[in-house]
Amino acid sequence: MTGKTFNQSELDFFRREGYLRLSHVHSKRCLKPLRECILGELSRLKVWAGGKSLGSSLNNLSPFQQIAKLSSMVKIADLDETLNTAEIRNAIADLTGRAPQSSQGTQPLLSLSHQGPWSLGRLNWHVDLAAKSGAEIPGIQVFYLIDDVIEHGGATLALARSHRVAGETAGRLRSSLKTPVDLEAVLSTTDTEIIEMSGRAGDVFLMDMRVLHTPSVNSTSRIRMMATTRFDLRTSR
Ligand SMILES: O=C(O)CCC(=O)C(=O)O
Repeated sequence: MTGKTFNQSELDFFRREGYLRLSHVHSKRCLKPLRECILGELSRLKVWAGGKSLGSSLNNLSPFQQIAKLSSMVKIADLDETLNTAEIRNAIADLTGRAPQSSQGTQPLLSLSHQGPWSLGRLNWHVDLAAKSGAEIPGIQVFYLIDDVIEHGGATLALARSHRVAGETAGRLRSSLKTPVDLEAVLSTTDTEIIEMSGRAGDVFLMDMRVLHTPSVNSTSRIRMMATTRFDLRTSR
């Protein structure tokens, strides 16, 4: 992907939808040491070994508390160097016309298996950076798949096109997401759509930081292994 130039339909897609999926960005060879390191850490922390939960106290936390706790406990050597490559930064410059100056580092996004039945209720929809719709893209958040993540396997969910919903409608959308009684109807009246960032190890999602997104429930038997980098572009030219 070095020096990749997106074609017009990819650029239009990103502007319109607020995200773009890139396939096979990182090779299996470079991701393997990250996966081994994560498994080594989970075993050291007595959370997971041999494909099984070790019944740690993490299991008593809610799915999203587990993600936060695991992300802070698990130390992964070379996470940022391996994932946040020049190719990723070139892709961001290509999409936005602005070269990212710096990031806040790369953070693991790990979920335990069997977190319960998959559901769109009680999620934590948010944006990580306050900015108006219609303004310049304030930042890009990159989500990396370190391992395959299947449907309902705890991938991040993004609300495509939510960066273009403004004013009172945006307020209504946020409250409907908190109590998703008739979510389909709300999504269709706001012309938004839920995207699950599932896929193959090595895939990457680039997301406009005005897009609403949330952790989701991992209802599968695999550990969800993803990571993220946030690039604030407000000072980039
Ligand atoms: O754990 C996740 O998939 C969601 C991550 C997230 O919401 C964030 O990084 O802002």
